[in-house]
Amino acid sequence: MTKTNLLQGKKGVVLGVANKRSIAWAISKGMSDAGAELAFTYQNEKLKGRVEDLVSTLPAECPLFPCDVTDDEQVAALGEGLSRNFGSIDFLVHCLAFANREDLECGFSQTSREGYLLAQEVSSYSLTAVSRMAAPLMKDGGSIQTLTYLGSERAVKNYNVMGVAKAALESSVRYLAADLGEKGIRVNAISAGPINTLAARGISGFTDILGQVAERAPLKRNVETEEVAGAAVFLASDLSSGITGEVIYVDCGYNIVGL
Ligand code: 1JT
Repeated sequence: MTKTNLLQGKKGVVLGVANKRSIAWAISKGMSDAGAELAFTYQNEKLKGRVEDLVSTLPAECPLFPCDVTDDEQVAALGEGLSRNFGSIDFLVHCLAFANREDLECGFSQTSREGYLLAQEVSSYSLTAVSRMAAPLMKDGGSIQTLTYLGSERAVKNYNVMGVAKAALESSVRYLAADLGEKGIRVNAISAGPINTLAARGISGFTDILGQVAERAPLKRNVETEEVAGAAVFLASDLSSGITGEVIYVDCGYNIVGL
């Protein structure tokens, strides 16, 4: 991405880098190119090495913290780590979601209680948990952002339990924005078009979905992770100082089309 100084002097944390194709990684590179100082989290020791390897390719040293968002103690420890390393932060990027594969493939009415609650906990509640941790660190206000998908508002084949979790996530964005606005903290979501990442791989019919979207979207193609990163840099920067509680589509226009 083009180097800018849009985020010069800003510090932030990215949750959800899994590998080099991750949207979270494209966002991290975009933030770094824009001059931000970054910290990262990894879910567990097994995933630490991959995040370390990627982060070592960035020009600056970046602190890494373990953070399984289903564990309140780890979320609190992340807050302490960020406070120790950075003193204060300016942005937080939440790129986390999980659902059991079987819940993405069965009919929605077959969703188990356990699978439903798991998807909600990891993909939706975690935004509230990390926002509560981050708010006191955002001493000059800040920007919190998350990733969502159109399946939150349309019944998209196979998206199922994730669609319901993303609906709760988008609603959480609005309630968090309303709650944290008086502290100068903005909360927004980017609704990305489908992209061939690890999260999407193995989902039956995903290649078909990419083709159909490219055919119907106004821009006649799929969106790239770098384009999602562009919107993320904008949302972390002062250029978006008047935007909060919003869902911004970065989907080549697919969501606006009727037939
Ligand atoms: C998860 C997965 C969250 C895949 C995800 C996701 N958010 C977007 N995708 C990609 C996707 C998936 C489907 C889709 C469109 C995009 C995998 C499990 C972890 C959570 O259907 C049109 C099914």
